[in-house]
Amino acid sequence: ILLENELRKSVQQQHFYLEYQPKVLLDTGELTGVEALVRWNHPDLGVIPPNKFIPLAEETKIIVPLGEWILREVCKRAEIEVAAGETCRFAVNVSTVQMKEEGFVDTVLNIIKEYHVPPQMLELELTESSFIDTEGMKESIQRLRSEGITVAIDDFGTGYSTFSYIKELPADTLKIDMAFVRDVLENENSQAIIKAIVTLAETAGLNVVAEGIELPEQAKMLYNLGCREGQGYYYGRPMSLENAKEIREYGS
Ligand code: G
Ligand code: G
Ligand code: MN
Ligand code: NA
Repeated sequence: ILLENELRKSVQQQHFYLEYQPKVLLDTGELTGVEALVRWNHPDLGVIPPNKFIPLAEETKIIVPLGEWILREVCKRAEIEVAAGETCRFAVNVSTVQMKEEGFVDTVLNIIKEYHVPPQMLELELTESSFIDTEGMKESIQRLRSEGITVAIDDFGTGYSTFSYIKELPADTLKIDMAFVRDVLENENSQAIIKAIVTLAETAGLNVVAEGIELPEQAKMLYNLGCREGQGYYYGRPMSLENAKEIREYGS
């Protein structure tokens, strides 16, 4: 309850900042975009990672104003990139609680308009629970996509991936959960699952991103399994946007 009050206060006082983790092409190391990740910088407690406060923010719905602040912050940065002639794509994590909020799609569209951000520059990372059709979630996703904003399914393969929902896949990108990447070098089942996800994505015309790559050997294996794009500590931890944009030196 104390932490809840602190969280509320911090949203008002904007005691948060964003880090950006690079996404790259596995063969050349070329930057394809960045994923924004929020951090809470509490005046007394210091920097608190998202896994320590996002669940509370969701339970209390504080994620709604916080999520709007995050989106605004990303669009401010994107506007600066556009003005500088850069084309860096920004991915933003969106909680299912935010998605369910009345007016979410309008909020997103208004913010990108306010900062003159081309919709193609923005990707929303949703978890599988956002694709289960409750209260018009599918319609919201389709509306965002029809405006040109792309949608990724985050942590793909570990959530509610029933085959009946996979049949529809109203998304642009599948982000393979790091659980399959972690043991890809020694676990043949992880290899088979990744291959299956790549095949599914090719058939459905979706992009695939492998998450949690920590070793060059994993990157090579993923490439051989058909993945072309990845993200992970091997390429770069979440960092300042300036540093993320410098990431170009790795390739497998
Ligand atoms: O940044 P880190 O690697 O510690 O993220 C931990 C978890 O918090 C991940 O599940 C990530 O998706 C989530 N997370 C990080 N930033 C955001 C954000 O801006 N919004 C939401 N909804 N979740 C986030
Ligand atoms: O749920 P989501 O995929 O948005 O979460 C991203 C989380 O994964 C963040 O907490 C980020 O810091 C973390 N992460 C990113 N790359 C790696 C990695 O290579 N290894 C590990 N262990 N975590 C990673
Ligand atoms: Mn994510
Ligand atoms: Na993930």
